[in-house]
Amino acid sequence: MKEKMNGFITAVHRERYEVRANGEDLYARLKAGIYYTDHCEEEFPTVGDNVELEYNPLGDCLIIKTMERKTAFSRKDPDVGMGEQIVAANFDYVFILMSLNYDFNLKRLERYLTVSWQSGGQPVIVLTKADIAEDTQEKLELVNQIALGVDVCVVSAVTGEGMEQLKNYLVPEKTTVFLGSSGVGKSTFTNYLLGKELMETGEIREDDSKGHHTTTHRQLFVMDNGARIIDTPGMRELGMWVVDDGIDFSFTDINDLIIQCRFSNCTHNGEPGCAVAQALKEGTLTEKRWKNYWKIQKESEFQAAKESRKQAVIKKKSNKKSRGEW
Ligand SMILES: Nc1nc2c(ncn2[C@@H]2O[C@H](COP(=O)(O)OP(=O)(O)OP(=O)(O)O)[C@@H](O)[C@H]2O)c(=O)[nH]1
Ligand SMILES: [Mg+2]
Ligand SMILES: [Zn+2]
Repeated sequence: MKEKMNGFITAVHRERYEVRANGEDLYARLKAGIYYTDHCEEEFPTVGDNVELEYNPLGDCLIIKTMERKTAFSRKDPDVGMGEQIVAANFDYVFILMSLNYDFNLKRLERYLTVSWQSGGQPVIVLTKADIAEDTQEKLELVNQIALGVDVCVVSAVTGEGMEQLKNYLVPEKTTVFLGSSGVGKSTFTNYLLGKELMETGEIREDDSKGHHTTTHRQLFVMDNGARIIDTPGMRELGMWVVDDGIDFSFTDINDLIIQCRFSNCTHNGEPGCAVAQALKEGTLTEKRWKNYWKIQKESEFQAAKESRKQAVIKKKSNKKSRGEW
């Protein structure tokens, strides 16, 4: 007797999916007649996706439908020529982990923020390793300057400092995805929240602070209270996708200036009377931040143009491609 049920994807292997359904962990495959066809309309599921299952107690569990995503985090597919790869879906919050130690880098943080806003999820900045950090207060101020309207938490998985503040997000039915460079402590944090050593963690070389890319796949866990968390591998390079929407949020101060600018066709390139030029002169906007804005803006325009050309050609193909590990 075949039975239909709903579940969500907790891990993706080459052809096997780990699914949680009715509080149980199952393995499932994609139903061939639905996903592996020339006219397949279904998106290949990814971690966090809600799916419909056909459950046969005597045989396999088959995925027959990928539900519509409310949020998604994508990156360029590492296989040349392929389009977008969805790396996580349906999360509510994006915890951007950055170590207060060597990893601290505001430019990178701005990129993570941009990508987070673009995903549709709500970013929260989590500054890790407070127990071994110096200049925490100074760094916190720098972060607050670029993270307008974003909650910033300082935590330590060693002392437990700051964990209380994050409980507002880690609530039943809500999903949080962890992003951040290798070695910032995503898996340590995951284990701390689960109260179990479920993810392997790696020592980092203290001389150059490089992590070893300990985690190699994405994994969704359900905490005892029902909150869902997704641990991810460190992203060696953050492939920028179309980020137009994202930029409006992480650079709200600059967008305000651009709106204020009294010349509608201003290039904000030093024209007298330009609101941006004025802010730069007064020092309310730093030269560095303005350059960053442009760099990201240019990069995203470039990516968008490149991708839209590519997408037009491979749209069909990329939708059908089986997803590998990330
Ligand atoms: N002192 C201190 N060390 C920490 C803390 N959190 C993590 N670490 C250490 O940082 C190192 C890297 O931690 P991981 O949790 O493996 O880092 P990760 O972000 O999962 O790294 P990848 O899986 O490679 O992406 C380990 O040696 C941890 O023990 C912390 O709050 N304080
Ligand atoms: Mg890890
Ligand atoms: Zn202007």
